[in-house]
Amino acid sequence: MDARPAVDDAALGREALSVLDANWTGTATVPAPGLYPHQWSWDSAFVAMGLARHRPERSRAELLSLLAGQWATGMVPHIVFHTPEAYFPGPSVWRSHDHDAAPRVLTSGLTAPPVHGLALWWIYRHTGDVEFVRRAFPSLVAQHRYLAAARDLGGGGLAAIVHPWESGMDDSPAWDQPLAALPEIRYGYRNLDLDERHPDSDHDRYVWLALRYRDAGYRAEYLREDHPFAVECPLFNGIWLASCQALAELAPLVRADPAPHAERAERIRSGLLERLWDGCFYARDLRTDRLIPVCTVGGFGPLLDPWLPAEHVGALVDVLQSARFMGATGYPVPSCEIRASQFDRTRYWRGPSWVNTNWLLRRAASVHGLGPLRDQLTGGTLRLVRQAGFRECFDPFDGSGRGCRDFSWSAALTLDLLADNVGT
Ligand code: 2M8
Repeated sequence: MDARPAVDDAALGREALSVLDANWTGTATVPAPGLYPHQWSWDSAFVAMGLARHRPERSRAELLSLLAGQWATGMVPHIVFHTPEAYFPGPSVWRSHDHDAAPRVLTSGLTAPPVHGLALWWIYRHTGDVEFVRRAFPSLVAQHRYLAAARDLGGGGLAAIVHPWESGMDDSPAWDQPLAALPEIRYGYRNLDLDERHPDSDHDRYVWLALRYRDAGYRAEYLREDHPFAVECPLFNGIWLASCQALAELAPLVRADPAPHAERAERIRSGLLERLWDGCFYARDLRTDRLIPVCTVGGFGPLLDPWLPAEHVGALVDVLQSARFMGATGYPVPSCEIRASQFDRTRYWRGPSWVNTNWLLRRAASVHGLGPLRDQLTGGTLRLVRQAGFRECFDPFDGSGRGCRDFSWSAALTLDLLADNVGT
C-alpha cells in the first residue's frame, strides 16, 4: 500500500478541494489529469454533487457545461470535448460534427448512466437554488425522453446500453458474454496510457462497436434492429429510476407535472423486477434474451429506489454484506462478487472498489433507513481515501490504490461524505 500519513477530516477535505481545483479547466472538471483530459458525463454529475456544499457556483457550472454537449435528441453524451487535448477515441472517431442533432461542442456518440437528475436534486437540496432547477430541468426531461424513446429496446420499460462504455463499468465481467459473441476484431488500436487494463481483443471490440454505431448514423432504428450489443444493466436503470424520482420531486418547483416522472419510475421498477431479478439483479443480454449470470456491484443499483419491495431490499442487503461481497473483503464494495471466476482484485471494474459505487450504495442505505450499513459504507470509503489517496479505484482486500491518482469523483464524493459526517 502507498505510504501516506493519516489525515484528519479537515485536512482530507482541503486535499479533496485542491484536487478538484487542479482538475477544473475553467469550463469543466476532468476526471484525472493526463489520462482523462475531457469532461465525462457521470464523473461530472458526481463532481457537481460533491461540490454542491463547497463550491455551489462551480457545481452548477459543471452540470451546465456537460449539458452544453446534449444532442437535440436529448442524448447526453458520455464525453464532451471542450479542448483539443489528445485522447483516443477522440472527436475524429466519434465525428459528432457530421450530425445535425449534435451540438456545436464536440462529443462522443454514446451515453452514460443518467445520474444527472439526482445531481440536480442534490444541488437544489444543498443550495435551494430554484432558478438553477428551472434552467436545467428541461434538459433532463429531454434526456429521460430520449432514453424511453430510443433505448427501450427490450420493450419492458428499461433502457438498454449499446456499448460497455455506456455502463460506466467498462470492463465488468457482466459484458464478457455479449462481447465474446462479437466477431474477432484485430485493429491493433492502442491507447498506450489506457490499454494495459484491457486485453487487446476487448479494446478492438469496443472500438468496432463504436464505429458500427457511428457508421449507422447513431440511429435509434439501427440499435433496435441490428446493433449486436444491447444489454439491460441494473445499475444504469437503478440510477435512471432515482433520477426520475428526483425529477418528480423537483417538478412542482418549476410548475411542471410530477406524474410522468413518477410513472416512469414505476415502469422502470416493474421492468427491473420482471426482467432482471433472479434472487439478485443481473444484466439481461437482449440479443440472447438471457440473464448474464455474474453478480456485480451493478446488481445493487435498484436499491436506490425507496419503493423497492422490502423482500428484495432484504435479499440484496444480505448478498451485499455476505462473504460474496463486503463480508469477505476488508473494504467496501468489490465491483464483482469475489467467488466469481472472473473476479480479479487488480483489474479495473472486475474486482476493485470504487468511490462512486460506494457512494451510491450509501445513498441507497440512507433511503432505506439502514443506518449501520450506511455508516459502514461511509467509514470504509473514508478509510480507503485516507490511506491511499484519491485514487481511481482500490484493492478491496488491502485498500491499496489502483488506477490513476487525483481522481475527481473520489475527491468530490469524499467531500460529500465528510460534510455528512459532521452533520452539516
Ligand atoms: C472509464 O471509462 C473510459 C471510457 O469512457 C475509459 O475506460 O477510458 C470508466 O471508469 C468510466 O466509468 C469513467 O466515466 C471514465 C472517466 O473516469 O473512465
